[in-house]
This record gives sequence, structure tokens and C-alpha cells, in this order.
Amino acid sequence: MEMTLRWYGSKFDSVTLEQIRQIPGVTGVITTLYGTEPGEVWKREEIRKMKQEVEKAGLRLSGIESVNVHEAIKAGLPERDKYIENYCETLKNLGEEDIHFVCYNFMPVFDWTRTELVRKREDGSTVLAYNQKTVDALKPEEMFDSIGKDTNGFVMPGWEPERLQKVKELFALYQGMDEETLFDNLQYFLEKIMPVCDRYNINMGIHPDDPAWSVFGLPRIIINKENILKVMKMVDNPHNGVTFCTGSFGTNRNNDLPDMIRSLKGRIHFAHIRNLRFHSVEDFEEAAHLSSDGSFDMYEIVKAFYESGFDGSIRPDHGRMIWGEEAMPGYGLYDRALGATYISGLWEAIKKSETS
Ligand code: CS2
Ligand code: MN
Repeated sequence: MEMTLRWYGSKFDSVTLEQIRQIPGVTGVITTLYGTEPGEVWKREEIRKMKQEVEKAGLRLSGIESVNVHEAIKAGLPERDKYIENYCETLKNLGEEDIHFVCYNFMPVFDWTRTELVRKREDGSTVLAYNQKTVDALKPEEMFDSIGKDTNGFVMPGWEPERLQKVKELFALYQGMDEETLFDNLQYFLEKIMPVCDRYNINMGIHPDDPAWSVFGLPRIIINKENILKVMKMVDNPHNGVTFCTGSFGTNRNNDLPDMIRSLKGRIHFAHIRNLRFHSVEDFEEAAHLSSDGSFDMYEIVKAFYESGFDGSIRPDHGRMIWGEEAMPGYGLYDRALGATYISGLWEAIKKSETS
């Protein structure tokens, strides 16, 4: 297991590599080439520059989150082949620069969805939160406004303003699409990229849909145990793996997280660990990582990773905003650093009790 932090690059992140390096136990970062559009080929020189910057700070570039999948691939449009070719070219360039892990998602139109980015908690900290009734009362384009206004001036990945202009067009692509078709489109994509992954030893990790159910009537498939196992089987290659995000799969209270982690043994290449506090099944907020602050048993979750021999990277997912920090919502330094050391502590304790 390697402990990492997500880093948005020196142009976009308020957190520096020097700060990340001082978090005990954190040895790597997960990053991406911000500013590239889905469908674009990543150039080797740019990948190399990014990697050198990270390594110069004494950290490892542990993987990419994300190489985004072009909407034509998800929607199965005729031009998808061109974009899949570009995706393969990007994977090849990453492989040649000795980068062997890539996270992506297969959610139509939207990445993660929250209704509040600064919900105030009783201790004065603020967190991202979700309320289904609020979503039900919104039009998709209004979602961009509500996400856009609370971001502390940061552009939220997945909610770039360019997407707003296209939101209606994008919705039209998925009109009437059922889940089976989305599975087929994912299978088509995976089958085409696996030879490159085999050749360059690249592990792909699909990120679950967040929240793990359909929003605004769009089809969503990476939502539960049955569906994720189906994806593993339909392209049965260890390079076809999962980014197991506890906060995303965990939005659905029927998902038994430790059981899912165990059932995906050998196929989880990356872990996002975060805790949620539920007020009802339709209203939750992102808590501190500790079990005592939310609704998940973090000890059981980390134990399931440990016992299934997980050897990929872990990153503490979203944290609270605390101590007056100004950063991208969910991605401040302080609470994620607390999360990283807490998860490392659980890991150490589990490891020692297993071997004693
Ligand atoms: C992340 C996702 O910030 C987050 O919630 O977990 O945006 C994640 O990076 C993407 O869905 C993966 O492609
Ligand atoms: Mn996640």
C-alpha cells in the first residue's frame, strides 16, 4: 500500500508539493495534465515535465486521475473510434514515461454531483453535501450555477464552465439510452484499450458513479456490487480494474463496502477513502475520515483492503475545510492530511495485529 494525495498541479492547486511531502507517510501524488480536453492526445514531453516536477519535490507520480473519456465513447457515436485511438496513444505515452496507473469514470455528462459545497457543520467546518430533494427541484443547467458559485474561485474538475454550454446537447446524446447500451459502450472501449494496457502494463481503475444512482434521468452503471463485477467479467483482464471510492459506492446504503472490496480482490488498483455522514438516505454530507465522525466503519473498510492483499495507492478523498483554509472545496491540505495519517494508523494497527 502506498499513501498518496491528489494534487492539481502548481497552476491550479493551493497545496504545494513541499507541503504534501511533509505529511507523514505520504510518498506519492495522483495528478493529471489539467488543461487537456477529453479526447486529446497527451504529449510525452508534457507528461515528462509533470513527472519531473513531482520527482524533484521528492515524491512519486503514482498515477493519473483522470484521463477523461470523451463523451462520444460513452454515448457510442460513430466518431468514438478516433477518440479511442487518441486514448490509446495517451496510454502509450504514459507507459513510455513509466506511469502505470490511470483512473477514469464512465458517467454520462456529469462527474460527481453535490448540492452544497460549503455546508456548515456544528464545529464551524464546512463540507460538501448532497440532498436528493434539491436535485429533484433543479434543472441540469442550474446545477452548474450552484456548483460554480461556491468554489472559492477554483474551477472544479468535472464542472468546467465549458461543459455548461454543451449540457443540453450532451443530454440529447443519452436520450432514451438504457443501462445495457452503456455497458456495451464501456465494453467496446475496454476491449480496444486492453492490448495497449497489456503492452505497457497499465492498470485502469474505473471510478464509481457519484452518487451511485441515476441523476437527471441519465443512465448510470458503476453503482453496486453486481454491476462492477459484471464489468470485471465482461473484460476479464487484471488491467481492467477499479478505483474503489468508498464515498461514492457508499452513497447507496445498500452497498456493503467491506464485502464489495473483498469480492473485487486483485482488481482494485486504487482506493479513495472517505467517510459520509447520513442524515437520511436522501441527505448526506462528507465527514472527516474517522469512523466516529460519519456513518461508515472505517476500520472494517481498511481491514477489507488489507486482507484482500491490496497493494495499490490509497488517497484520502475529499476532506472538510478547517482552520480557515481557502482551497478547492474537498481538496484542502489540512483535513486530507489528517485523513492520510488516520488511514495509515489503521493500516499499521491492522497489519501488526494480523502478524502478532
Ligand atoms: C473524484 C472524482 O473529486 C472527486 O469526487 O473522486 O471527481 C474522480 O476524480 C473522477 O470521477 C474520476 O474520473
Ligand atoms: Mn472518489
